Amino acid sequence: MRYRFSFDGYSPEEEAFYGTILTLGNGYLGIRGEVELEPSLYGTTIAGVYDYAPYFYREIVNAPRAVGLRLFLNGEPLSLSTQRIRRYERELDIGEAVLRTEVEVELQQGGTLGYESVRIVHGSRKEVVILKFRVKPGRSGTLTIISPINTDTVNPLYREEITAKHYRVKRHSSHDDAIYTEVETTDGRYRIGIASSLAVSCRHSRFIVKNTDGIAEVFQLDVEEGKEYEFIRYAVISYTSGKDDIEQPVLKKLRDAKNAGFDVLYREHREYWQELWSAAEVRILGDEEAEKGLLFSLFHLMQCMPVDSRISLTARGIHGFGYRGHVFWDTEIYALPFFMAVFPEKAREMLVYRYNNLDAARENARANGYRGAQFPWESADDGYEATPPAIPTDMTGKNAIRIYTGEEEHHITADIAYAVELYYRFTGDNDFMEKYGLEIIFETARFWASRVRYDKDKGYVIEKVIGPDEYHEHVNNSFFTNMMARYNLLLAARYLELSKENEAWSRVAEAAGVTEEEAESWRKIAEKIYIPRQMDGIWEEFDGYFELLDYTVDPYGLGEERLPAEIREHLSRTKLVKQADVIALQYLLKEQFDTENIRKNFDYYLPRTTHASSLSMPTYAIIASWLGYDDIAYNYFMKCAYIDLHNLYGNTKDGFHLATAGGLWQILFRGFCGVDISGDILEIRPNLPQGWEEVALRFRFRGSRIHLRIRKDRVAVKITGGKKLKIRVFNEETNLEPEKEVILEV
Ligand code: IFM
Repeated sequence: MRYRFSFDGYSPEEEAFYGTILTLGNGYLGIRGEVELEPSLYGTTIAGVYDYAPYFYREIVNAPRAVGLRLFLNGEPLSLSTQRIRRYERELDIGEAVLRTEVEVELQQGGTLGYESVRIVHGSRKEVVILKFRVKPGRSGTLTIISPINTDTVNPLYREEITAKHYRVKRHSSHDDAIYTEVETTDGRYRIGIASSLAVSCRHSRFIVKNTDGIAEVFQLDVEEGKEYEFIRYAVISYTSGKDDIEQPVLKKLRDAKNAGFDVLYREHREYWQELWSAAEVRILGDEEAEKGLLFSLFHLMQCMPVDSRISLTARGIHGFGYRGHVFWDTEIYALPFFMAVFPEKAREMLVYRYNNLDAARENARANGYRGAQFPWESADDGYEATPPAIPTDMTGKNAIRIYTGEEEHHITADIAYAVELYYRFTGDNDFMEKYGLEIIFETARFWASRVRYDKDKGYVIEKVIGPDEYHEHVNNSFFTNMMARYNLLLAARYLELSKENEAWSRVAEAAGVTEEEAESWRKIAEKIYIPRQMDGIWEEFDGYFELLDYTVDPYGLGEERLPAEIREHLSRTKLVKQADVIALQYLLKEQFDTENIRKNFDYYLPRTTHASSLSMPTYAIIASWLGYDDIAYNYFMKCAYIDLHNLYGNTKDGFHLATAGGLWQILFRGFCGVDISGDILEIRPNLPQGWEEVALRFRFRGSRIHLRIRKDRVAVKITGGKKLKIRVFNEETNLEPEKEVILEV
């Protein structure tokens, strides 16, 4: 595979940054990239395993660590923080999803100690982790290896000094060939079983140590200077929310992995990743930097691909604890389109996760005085609102920042309905619509019908909300929110209409109790929903926005740090916008606006947007590309592609920015390649950046596999699988026959 990412030089301060960008995962497990030879706070994240947490309601658990190692030569530890390091190199191979480490230190007793490892979080055996390592003693003597399951991992909280431990140890057990630890989350909802075994082929002695920090297999062997010694550590990490015994199944999986051996496991893992990359094939000829950043982002996105619908994609992935492992609108609006087009069955799982939590969303609506289903702004494993109402700012907990998003950022409910519709239009998955999608659409529309208030002058208004621009709280009639609510209401009314022609759908509508009168009321509300005024073609972001203090920023800059204190401290009084808001809406509902209107709004809002949220640039970049603002589009594409590799927001240590990764793919797909669905037809209207010779990519559309090769003035399309397909390229319609490439020129 094309890309390997190499890093050298050890620095304890930077370990947490590398921890994120060198994370390995398979959608089920996430193991951060901190080097195994040093102690670490970070253990394992298991998608879907949460625990009750003060402030955050529930947060993803930092489970025990099963990759740590300690090495000693003649009693002297290999220690990166105290010994002179001759070599420290790490390489992430994103083609094979393998992390390699090479270390050589100078021993105080004289001579050197060399270490090389290959770390794998197995692609298809979701619970298996493997660490193969080699030790090269530069001196003869006794080598001691400690291979522990560390139970001293804790969740970092809102301040570095404060951590939370989310599990208690139930038991440690030792076996002839393995050690085992079982822990239980503090709320008792989950038990996690971890088994580990180090395979040592040369003569050695082995004993077991248990203490408050965990359990370890300890090995001692005589080694000779200049020789190499190889070891393989196998670990299995599994969880249950039931009462079942997990120790025996976990030990069995460990033994199965060990019996298969490293070569077989590695081959299976490589095959798994070859398949993923073949489905997600993207090439950018003529811009290696762009391609590299894109593939790096897609790699991390694919590592988070959920294994089932118990949990969806979280804001920072299985990579870290930022946003406590919660699911936001980031998933449906930013990340899901990539999955929908490349791994549609995974996009379906993500939406089924929302469906599974429909009852919680109904309760949420009821608790807030509404009807239907109101999805939480932040969601964890049980679908209840998980946004912290406040985050303390000091150690006493007396001073806190009040967070209103959980109470007011209601647009997420319409965003989910939007994603259901997008997924359906793109995949044609009738089974999904019948079993899950329709009910989500009806229930979310019901929420909006109860959320609006009739105002005799304005019509239906939606008061006290936060739009995507979180600088402005408690606003009335957010353009984004009201437009999305209207969309949601009309969508539901349209589906009731369509149900009349579809028996299965009409059964769903009937079971949900949706009547023609109700649909008529949705249409009426939609028709009279108040949309904020326009001035000179510019949509007001919310009532009163135009009266705020005007302030503009350099569109090529990022974040709030560049603002003078008097502005930074009073953002809500200014017209500054945190992230694409009106522009995000114009992206999502682009068919409702003409190009000139989009251009006016873009020109107005761009210099007023700080991009303090990483979700902002993708939307602006897509629209910039449509409008022919090629410099901005390309600049944002590159920033998104390197957001974590270059730590652009300074918070990469908290996890990977998955919405940006999904947004990056959308810049390519929707922006530069200009792929869209118009009516029922797939449209392609590319605008490649300067210097890009060709983009080649694959995706799936309604059962067909589409291979695209796009040049500035030429598009080559081929479909495999599926039936004939009509598409429109550069305004010209053409019929594609399976297996026959069609080339269209401007
Ligand atoms: O969902 C986003 C939000 O739009 C801006 N703040 C961060 C959240 C999680 O990424």
